[in-house]
Amino acid sequence: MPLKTLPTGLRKAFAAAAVTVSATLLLADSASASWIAPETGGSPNADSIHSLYMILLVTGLIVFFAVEGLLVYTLWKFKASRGHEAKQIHGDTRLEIGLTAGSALIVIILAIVSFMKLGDIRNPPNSDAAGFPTTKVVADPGTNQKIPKDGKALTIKVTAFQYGFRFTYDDGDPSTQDVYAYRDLYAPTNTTVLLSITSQDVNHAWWIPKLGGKFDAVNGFNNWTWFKVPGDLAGTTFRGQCAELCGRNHANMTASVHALSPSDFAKWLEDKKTQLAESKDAAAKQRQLIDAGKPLG
Ligand SMILES: [Cu+2]
Repeated sequence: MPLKTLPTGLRKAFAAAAVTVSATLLLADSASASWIAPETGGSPNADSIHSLYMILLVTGLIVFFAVEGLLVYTLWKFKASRGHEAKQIHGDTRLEIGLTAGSALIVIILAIVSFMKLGDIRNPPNSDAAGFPTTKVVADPGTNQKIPKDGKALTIKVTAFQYGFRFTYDDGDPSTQDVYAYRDLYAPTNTTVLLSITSQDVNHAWWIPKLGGKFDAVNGFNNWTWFKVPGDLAGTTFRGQCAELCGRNHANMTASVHALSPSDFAKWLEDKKTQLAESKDAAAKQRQLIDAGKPLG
C-alpha cells in the first residue's frame, strides 16, 4: 500500500516513529553515546560490539514504534462512539501467518548478522608493522583463546585478586623475572595485545569498556580476550573496573590501561625491569644483614 493512501493519523504515527528513531540514532552516534550504546574507539573489537549493538537497537526501535504506533492508531480509530458500533473482528489467518513469518524472518536475519559480526569481535587482527615487536603464541586448546593470523602477539597475564589487578608481561624466558605491575596496565599502540585473565581468589571480571567486552576472572581457569589500540591514541588512558561483585572493596577495584607508543612502551618495560632488579638486590642485601644479625642500614 503506497504511503499516500494511508490515513492521515497513521501517516503522522509513522512520521513520529521515524523522527524518534532518527533522534535516538543521532544521540547514540554522538561522542557521548556511552549512556545508550557500548563505548567505542579504543580497539576494533569494541567498535564491532558497538556497531552490532546499534543494528539490534535500531531494528528493535523500528519494530517497537511500528507495533505501538499501529496499536495506538487502532485504539483511536476504531474506538466506540455514539451512533457507531465498534466492529467485532475474530482473527485473520492470513494476517497472523504473515506476522509470525515476518517476526521469524527478522530474528533469523538478526542471528545471521550477529554471527557475521562475531568474527571481528572474537578474532584478533595482526599487529601493524609500526607496532611493538611481538612473539609467537600458540592457542591454548582448552580455552577460548584466539590468536592473530600471523600467530604473533604481546601476551599480558591479568590476575585479579581482592581487590586489584596484577599484570604480568611474559618475556618467554622462565629463567628471568617477568615484569609485572599493579592496577596500571601499560600497553603499546598498533600492537595486538592478548590478555590471559584469571583470579587468585574469588570471581572477578575484567572490563575496560572502550577496549571491548567484559570477561570473567575465575580461579583455576584462563579466559582470553584482546585489544589493539590505534596508533593515534598513544598517551590515552582507558579506565575500567572489576565488573563482578567480589567483596566489600569491590567498588575500589579499578584498573587503567595506558596506551604508549611502541618506543615509549619499550622504554617503560626496560625501566620496570631495572626497578625490579634493583629492589630484588636491595631485598637480598637486607636478608644477608638479618641472617648475619647485623642492624639494617
Ligand atoms: Cu573484583
